[in-house]
Amino acid sequence: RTTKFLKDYAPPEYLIKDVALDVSLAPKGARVSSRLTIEPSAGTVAGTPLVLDGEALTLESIALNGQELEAGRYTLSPGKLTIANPPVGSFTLDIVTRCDPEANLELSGLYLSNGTYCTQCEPEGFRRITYFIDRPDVLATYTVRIEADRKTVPVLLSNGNPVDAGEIEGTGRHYAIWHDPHPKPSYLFALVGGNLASIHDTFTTASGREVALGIYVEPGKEDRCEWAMESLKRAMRWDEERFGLEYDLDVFNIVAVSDFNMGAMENKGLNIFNDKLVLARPDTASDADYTSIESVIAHEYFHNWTGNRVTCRDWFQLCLKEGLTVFRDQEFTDDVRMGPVMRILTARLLKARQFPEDAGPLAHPVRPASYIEINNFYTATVYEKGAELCRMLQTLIGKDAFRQGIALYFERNDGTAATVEDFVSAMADASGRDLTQFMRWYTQSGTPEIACSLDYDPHAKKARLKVSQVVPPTPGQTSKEPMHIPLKVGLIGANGDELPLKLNGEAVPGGLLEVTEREQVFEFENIPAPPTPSILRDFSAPVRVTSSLKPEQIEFLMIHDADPFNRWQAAQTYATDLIASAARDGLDLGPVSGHQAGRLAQALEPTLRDETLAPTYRAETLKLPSESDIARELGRNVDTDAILAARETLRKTLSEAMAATLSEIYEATATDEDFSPDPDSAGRRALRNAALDLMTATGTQEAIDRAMRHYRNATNMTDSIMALSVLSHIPSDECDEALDDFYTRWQDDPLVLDKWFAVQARAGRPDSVATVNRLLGHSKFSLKNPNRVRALIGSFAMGNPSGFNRADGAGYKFLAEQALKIDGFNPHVAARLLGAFESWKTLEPRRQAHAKKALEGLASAELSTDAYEIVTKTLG
Ligand code: DPP
Ligand code: ZN
Repeated sequence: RTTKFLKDYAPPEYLIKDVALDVSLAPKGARVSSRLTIEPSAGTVAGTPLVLDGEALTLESIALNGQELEAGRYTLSPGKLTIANPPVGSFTLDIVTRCDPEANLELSGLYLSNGTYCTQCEPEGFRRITYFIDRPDVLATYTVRIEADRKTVPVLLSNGNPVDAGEIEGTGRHYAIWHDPHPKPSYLFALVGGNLASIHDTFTTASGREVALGIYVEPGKEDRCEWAMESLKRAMRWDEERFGLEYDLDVFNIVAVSDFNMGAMENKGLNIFNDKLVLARPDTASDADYTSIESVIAHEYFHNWTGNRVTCRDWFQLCLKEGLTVFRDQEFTDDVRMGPVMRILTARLLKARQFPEDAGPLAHPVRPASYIEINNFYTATVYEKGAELCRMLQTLIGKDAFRQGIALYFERNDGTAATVEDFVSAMADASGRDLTQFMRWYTQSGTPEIACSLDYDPHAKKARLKVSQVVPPTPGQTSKEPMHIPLKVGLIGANGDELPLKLNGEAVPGGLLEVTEREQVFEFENIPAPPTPSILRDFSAPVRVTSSLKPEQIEFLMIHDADPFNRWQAAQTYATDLIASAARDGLDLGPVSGHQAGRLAQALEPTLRDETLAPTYRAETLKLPSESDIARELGRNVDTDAILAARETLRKTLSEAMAATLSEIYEATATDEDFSPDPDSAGRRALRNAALDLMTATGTQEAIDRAMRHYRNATNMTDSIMALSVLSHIPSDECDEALDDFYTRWQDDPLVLDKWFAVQARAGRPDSVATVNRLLGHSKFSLKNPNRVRALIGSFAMGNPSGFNRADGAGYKFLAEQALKIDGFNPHVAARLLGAFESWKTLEPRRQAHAKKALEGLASAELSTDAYEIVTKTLG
């Protein structure tokens, strides 16, 4: 268990230029023959030992330049194969190993998913397939021959273009040969063998090349692939139009498998997906599923340039490909689907997942300086905050310069393994801007806190905006330097009009201020009367803002702010303040002010009734801040029961105050048209379902009956799962009936059944710990399938704050026990689940004590490196 440091980076001593793999697939013991063409790096001293990585492999033979190596010429140690004295200059190694796909429950390397052979090599899985210099700055060309039983494994796929295929006479076996001309790191290697069905299409690139597209799935699921294929083609076109980036092979294949640790993987020319992010049909997938499929298909496709053509020098640079690619997929979804709502969804996710990480014991910079297990750093900070950094760069230098910066980045780094510095310097050079201070965003962890106050000088007709920033201390970083923050602002006059902004006689384009000091004053001229400030428009930086706005001013912004993000944010802030102040004093539950709730309802009405606004936007306005949003706002002494109670009280009050509006919306958005996933139709369903959700907060029989009718009349998964979710929070016969009905209908459909598990795990009911314990014993539950584990255990730990944080510690005990079991065979999934403890230090003392006990229990158990790092760092 050693800590690795970025500062210790040293280039590889040997390079592998070419790989020829021959993989013979059989359930017990796949045989892998590899021929590696190796050469020393410039400057490597003759005789430097060659060290290859390898795990869970059985070595059969090894030959150097065609000569079998005797036992004394190499040594095997845990995780390594060392050749003490390799020849000078370039040489070849032939290595034959065996691995056991069936026994591979870690789902890293070569494994079997429901009978399909597949691979996952990022970050360090290739060493579980063959001995290799398994690091991202070793780039090689690959030729892969795969051989398997023809009948049971008819489909054989690998990276690049198909070269040859055929029968092996008299054996019942066949083979396929693939060649990938683009040098790539080993983590982008992939291989698939299985009995798979497929759908096919073509895409003609901007320069007129035809690319064959294929999506491979379990037989019988072909009718659920169309959306993924359309999404892929949209993404390919978009990347050409927005960034001038074309696809570069003759084929692009996607394979969907049901056992997968992550969401999906961008292997060159052969993306492998968790089937949850491929398969969709109106009756099986919700609008949310359609949206994530579209965005993850795009994300993995976009990696072909940002990640594959230019890869990462080392794993500390993970954000170089992930932050940038998330930013690209967000821009895509914004363009093709969500519009202004996209920023709301993105900010919501960032605040829900990344802010707590940045404020807790697991905080780390977007580019971490150290890690024990790299698998633990596929985090919201690296991904989501990493994407915000790209967005801030674009905001600071402008969209055109950003596109030129991307072009320059590829011009300079194509075919190489690069660093964050390479990326930022391309942006600096393309824009002529000095981005030295901006680099702190990559190295300083913690969410900057911005405080703003506005003074008005009636004589000078000036409005002075005072902005100060503090980056809070985080583990290992006690003092911080000020950041370079793009802060978009507006000033709104008493009649709701936007006031033109002028600083030192100059207009302020886009209201964009650059905050670079700990404290700065911006003096706006020609302001006729005291304005209301709108701060951090468009969520222009991943920061927390405190401003001294009065409730009337927030109401004013809810109605008048021209920035859609801040208009939404104002409503969230108003509701958050109400719930948080009622829940603040821990066990002493205060009432939600009925008067203020009434004013909130009134201020919401204009947006809800504005037919010119996209229905999705109106739906987002109707959604109250989550229990976790409130917990984050409180920040200390958190009592999750008090939060749940206060939030429910507000929901009930709003539901009564807005009854007429809600029911009008509910009726007006009803339709008998066939399901279509287009943004307008999805938005209408979202608005209708948000109305249903709030209407059901009264908990009356009438509300339950309405939800039950919604369930019965549903003609698509979006509506059925919403009805089920709404019902699941209120114990009733109707709820049980709907759950039974759903189960009966979908028991043999794993992805839909996951929803059934998840809905019950998330229900904020006093009996939720008993429920999840009971479901553990359900015949359809399995700890081995990551999707099922995340549906039941993950949904409970991350999506049911009052259940997981039950005052007697039963929720913590449940998670600790299950995570420990899973850790025995799949450390990656176990460590992820344990992330649910990240905010334990913000809890009230009793819950804290229980959480600590659960964590200490884990710390004293035998843990994987993955879980060990999370548990010990979380304990702090
Ligand atoms: N598959 C993961 C992603 O695309 C890791 N690269 O983000
Ligand atoms: Zn990615």
